[in-house]
Amino acid sequence: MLSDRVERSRSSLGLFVWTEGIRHSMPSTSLKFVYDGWDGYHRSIVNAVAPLTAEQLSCRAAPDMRSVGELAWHIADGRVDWFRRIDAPHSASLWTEIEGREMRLPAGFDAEQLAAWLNQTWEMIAATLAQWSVEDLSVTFNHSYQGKVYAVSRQWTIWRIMAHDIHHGGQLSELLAMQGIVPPEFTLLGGHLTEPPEAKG
Ligand code: NI
Repeated sequence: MLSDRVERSRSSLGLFVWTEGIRHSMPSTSLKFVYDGWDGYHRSIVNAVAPLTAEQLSCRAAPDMRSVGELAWHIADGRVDWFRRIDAPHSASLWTEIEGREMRLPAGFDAEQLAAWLNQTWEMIAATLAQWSVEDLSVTFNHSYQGKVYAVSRQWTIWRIMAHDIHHGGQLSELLAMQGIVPPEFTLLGGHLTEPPEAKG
């Protein structure tokens, strides 16, 4: 078992964990630890879309389905739309930016804009994971949906958005493959870029 090989030592900060062969002390309940790997998935999306041309970004499977660019934009906007509900760091200013748009998508956006917006919204997620711990996940907000009011937790919301990144990321990967574009880290590795430490002995 890999976990048996991880040196564990209780301290005031929590467990020591191994990351990429380097021992760091990190609170075991930090969301940065719990959701480790999501950052790599985000990076693989950005690296996949950043070099695309306008024509490649406009590829879609059917007229009523999202294009490559629209999918990536939707991933970024979806992060803000749900993270603002849990009062995540930086989410309010990003939401103001979205509300200030005249159209759902900025007209004629390019890959550079898209990568920048993905990175901006990732910084919101990264700040949230860095600042919050497992104990913060049970906080709820009221959400009305189809005539009912739900007490939605931060845990539910963060999982929803992680799943949303991956769900639409898969669609994006397919649309790229249809065009003969196969970014190795995104399509072949599935965006899972975190390398586990080597087993000792
Ligand atoms: Ni969606």
